Amino acid sequence: MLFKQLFDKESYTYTYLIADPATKEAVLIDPVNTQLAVYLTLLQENDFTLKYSLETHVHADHVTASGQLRQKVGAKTAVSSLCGADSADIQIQDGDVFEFGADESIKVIATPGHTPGSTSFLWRDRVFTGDTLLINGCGRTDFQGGSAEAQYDSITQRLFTLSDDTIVYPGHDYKGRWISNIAQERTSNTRIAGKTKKEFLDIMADLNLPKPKLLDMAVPANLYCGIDEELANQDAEQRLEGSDPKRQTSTMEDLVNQVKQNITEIDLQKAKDIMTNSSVTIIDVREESEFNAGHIDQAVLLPRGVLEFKINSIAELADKSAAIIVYCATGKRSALSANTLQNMGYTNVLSIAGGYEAWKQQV
Ligand SMILES: N[C@@H](CCC(=O)N[C@@H](CS)C(=O)NCC(=O)O)C(=O)O
Ligand SMILES: [Fe+2]
Repeated sequence: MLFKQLFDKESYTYTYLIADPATKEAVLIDPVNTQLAVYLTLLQENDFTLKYSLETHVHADHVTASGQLRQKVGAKTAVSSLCGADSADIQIQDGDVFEFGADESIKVIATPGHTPGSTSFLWRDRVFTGDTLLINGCGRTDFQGGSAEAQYDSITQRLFTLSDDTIVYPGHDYKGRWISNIAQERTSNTRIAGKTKKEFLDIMADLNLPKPKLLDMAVPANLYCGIDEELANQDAEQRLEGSDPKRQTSTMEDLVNQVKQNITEIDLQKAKDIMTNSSVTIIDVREESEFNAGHIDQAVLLPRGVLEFKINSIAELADKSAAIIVYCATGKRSALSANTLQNMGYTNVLSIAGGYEAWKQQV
């Protein structure tokens, strides 16, 4: 097998290439957009076919190369179903297995905390931990719907239970370290080794790190695999038409259908009644360009990509039982957003079926 640990100096990000020289199939984990040429050269020189571009999470500090890799070499992009990156080909779920090469498999271990969709990948004797577990550190949990409690459970129950000599390959290192292993992190990681959950929560609450420089740009871009949102959506529609029913993983369409069972959808008439007769916060979860082209009068713009960490800016929603109506263009993104808000503890969330496209026809 060919295995490479690549580094992006700007964002201190590690990207991993795993390839089977016999079948020529390759997989990348966490590719960075500014390093695209490096990946393409590596693939070309070795005559590799990139089967998957996997993300450990929706990154806040750099833009992914996955969308461009899909366009240029046909790789399938994959990110956790809990990330809200609807245009990814595969919505990863805990326990999924990515098969490639003659007999290789990468197993998905859901490790929420840094973000709700943070994922680790186990391949042979190595685990790619993204920003869940870093070398003598761990990902921060103060934005993107992060949870220090979930992170503690993910690290102690899912990663520290792997065999001692599993090699740990992190998503970043800011101090020039490359690898670690489970035994070392379990016994000497200063943020979590031997700490109770309460001690860990106190440490995480006290990190006081500055926000990543690219946060506001990178998160929305990465929800579209790092490429222009219209292109990404066109890509997604084409891929759905040709989707393979035998696959072991889910598409965005499956996910929306699944989520629609957990949320409440309302039709236009009902939405209008509520807006006229009661106090409700209306949130438009589309992108800014779509909002600017026309929107419901009283709506606040909170694109899906920034929803979780900007929702606190709406004073009325300090009360989690406050009424919220979300909408998007056709009702898919808003269904996913309603589900996210419910998971964050909001108890009175409605999604407009048919979205703004339907609304426009009626007004
Ligand atoms: N300074 C960096 C941000 C570094 C950062 O916040 N990294 C995140 C990962 S996306 C983290 O979890 N860091 C944990 C830590 O530094 O302890 C930037 O501006 O991009
Ligand atoms: Fe991160």
